[in-house]
Amino acid sequence: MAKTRARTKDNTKLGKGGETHQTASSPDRNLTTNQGVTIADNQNSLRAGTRGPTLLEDVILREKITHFDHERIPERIVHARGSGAHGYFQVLEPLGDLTKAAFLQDPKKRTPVFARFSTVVGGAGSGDLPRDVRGFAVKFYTEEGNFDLIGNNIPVFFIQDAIKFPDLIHSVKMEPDRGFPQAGSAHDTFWDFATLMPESMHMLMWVMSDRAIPRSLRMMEGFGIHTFRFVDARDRSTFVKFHWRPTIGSASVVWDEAVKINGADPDFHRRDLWEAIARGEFPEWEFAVQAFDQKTADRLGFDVLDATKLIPEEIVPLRVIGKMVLNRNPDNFFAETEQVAFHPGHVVPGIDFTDDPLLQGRLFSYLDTQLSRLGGPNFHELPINAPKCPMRNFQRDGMMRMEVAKGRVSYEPNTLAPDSPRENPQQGFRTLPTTDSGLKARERSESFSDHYSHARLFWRSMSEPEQRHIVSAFGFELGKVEAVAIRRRMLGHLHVIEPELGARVEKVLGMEGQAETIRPVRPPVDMKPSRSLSLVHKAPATLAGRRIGALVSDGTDTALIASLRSAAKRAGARLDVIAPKAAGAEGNGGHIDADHALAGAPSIFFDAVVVAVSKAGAERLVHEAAAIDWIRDAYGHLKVIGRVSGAAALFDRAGVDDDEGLVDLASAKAVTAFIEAAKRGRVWDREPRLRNPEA
Ligand code: HDE
Repeated sequence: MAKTRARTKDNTKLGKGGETHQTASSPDRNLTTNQGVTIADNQNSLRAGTRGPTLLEDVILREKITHFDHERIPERIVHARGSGAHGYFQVLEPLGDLTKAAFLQDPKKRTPVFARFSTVVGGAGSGDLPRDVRGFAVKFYTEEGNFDLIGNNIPVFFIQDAIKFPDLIHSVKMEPDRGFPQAGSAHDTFWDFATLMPESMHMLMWVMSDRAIPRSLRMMEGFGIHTFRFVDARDRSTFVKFHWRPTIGSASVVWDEAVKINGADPDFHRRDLWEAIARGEFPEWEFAVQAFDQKTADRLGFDVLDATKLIPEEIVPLRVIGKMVLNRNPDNFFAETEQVAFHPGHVVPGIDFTDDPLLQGRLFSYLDTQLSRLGGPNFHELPINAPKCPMRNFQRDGMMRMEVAKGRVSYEPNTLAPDSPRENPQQGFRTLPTTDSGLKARERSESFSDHYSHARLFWRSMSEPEQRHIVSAFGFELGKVEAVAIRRRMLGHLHVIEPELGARVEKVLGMEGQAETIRPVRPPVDMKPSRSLSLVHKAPATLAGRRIGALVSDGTDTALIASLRSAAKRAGARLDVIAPKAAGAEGNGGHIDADHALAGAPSIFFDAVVVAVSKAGAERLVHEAAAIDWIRDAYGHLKVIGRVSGAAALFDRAGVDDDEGLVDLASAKAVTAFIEAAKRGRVWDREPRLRNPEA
């Protein structure tokens, strides 16, 4: 009787310990071992006596636990934390004038891609919003083989030569004795190394800028960094720099917000990418190149083989050649996002390398790292890494070989297998013939020796708020450095980059006049500022892909929420309702479902907010710190805030001053005014009233 009662329609019964046994309803649902043997009991190990020791004989337990013990593979030494998605790439017009690459010829064709975005420094389980460079890696599964474009969201790099990479990474990763800080550059070893490496100055400016705390992976620009080559059918080569530009514009968070997001939702970026794709809001980027010839390269005044330099768009404009759309989430994070193996050496005919010494070192490193990360030389057989075009050669065996190669012949040339694969001089990949020769020496070219002009260019190209943030970021990071000599050294470099910058950071630190004197090998020259380097200068007025949060309570005006929702939708944004309780609230026109409970949805998650609580609701919420912080943070993070008159008590308690970013929602017209204000993004003018680290 008890047995019958415990069974349900889906073959569930309760075990003696009260645990659930779900038994297979048909043989094709049988749970099996890895050898295909059906498992009778997945809840109890084999023991000598019901309270006795577990037996070594339990091969089922041991198989299951052994597999589990080995579920993790070594994480990437850099870029360990990443989020990926599938999609496609489409070229805008045939590019035969530049390259013979087949996937860049037919605007009707869609080339499948897998993109992985990452932070650099932290481990796989670290938060999404440290101050850090973001990786931007794309695998194109072209009909001529895989092309991997492994870039970053910053167009330059810290070092000029690959031989310095292990030192750079050791300095920025957690310090080896103490195991902290995790995922952050604000510590002595990083700044010790960086300040001894003047070539890193340009990159440091970028990393201290808002670029290093992006709002969303969908809103990041991407760059191939190195100069690559396109090669056309007649072996004519053109230098190219690769660029990705998000169609919904770029945006960043503010530092205080980043710090809080890391606590409230360490998966903020990963979740945002996943949810956008799941909702059908497919992230999209324009793909562009800066194409130039040797003559232009010679005129630039710096070396295009030096990865610490960029070519301003005003000098070599961007040519948009295609677009990438990410439209499918991975089925399995491990099998795809974790096991994907990128390598800058994965190029196809029509794309070639240059002698950039950083790129040349990478051409060794990525294949080598996969051997240890993925356990052997057969990682190309994993579905995420396998080309989608035919692949055949005489490589054989090795750990975890999947392919069952047939026949006697595993060599070439041969006569015993006339149908076996052969080289093809016409279609095959041929390295562009160039005449490289010179002194064999460990010596840097003189053309790599200007380390400050581009850093100055970047500083001068920033808007005022962006300059403020750079100053604060240097102040914050150097403030965390304990060795005063390192701070002084960095201040010296900042003075060379721009005396005003040096003086302002000194002020933040309270170290006026303490900069070490740095004498550059080559004094900086003044370059023409480039507006395209500034996120603020080129920010589009848009809410596309953004999130608006509306705080409601019992008694909230339901019509207002409905009109906000449709206005947000029209603007391409999404409205999330936040109520004191997860079940929602009783509005004046009926029940309002909540997307989040207040405790789980601080205003840091939203790009603009509305406080739509009723008067009675506000009076109750003045005793709720989460509600006060909701407003204070939104204000402090320079967001546009819509408010109803009933919310006055809450605003009084939060102590925010009126400004153009506070919009009263008294009428339907006011909703439009709120949306228009929110499209303009952050209220930068508010910032100096709230935060002035130099004071
Ligand atoms: Fe990487 N880098 N890197 N890197 N890198 C790796 O390869 C390396 C550099 C970048 O989502 C590793 O598979 C060296 C520049 C991205 O899986 C490793 C040097 C740029 C990713 C490696 C550099 C990058 C990596 C670690 C100096 C921007 C993540 C795991 C010469 C253009 C790819 C792996 C992904 C990953 C080595 C410098 C971007 C160890 C030696 C410059 C986006 O091979």
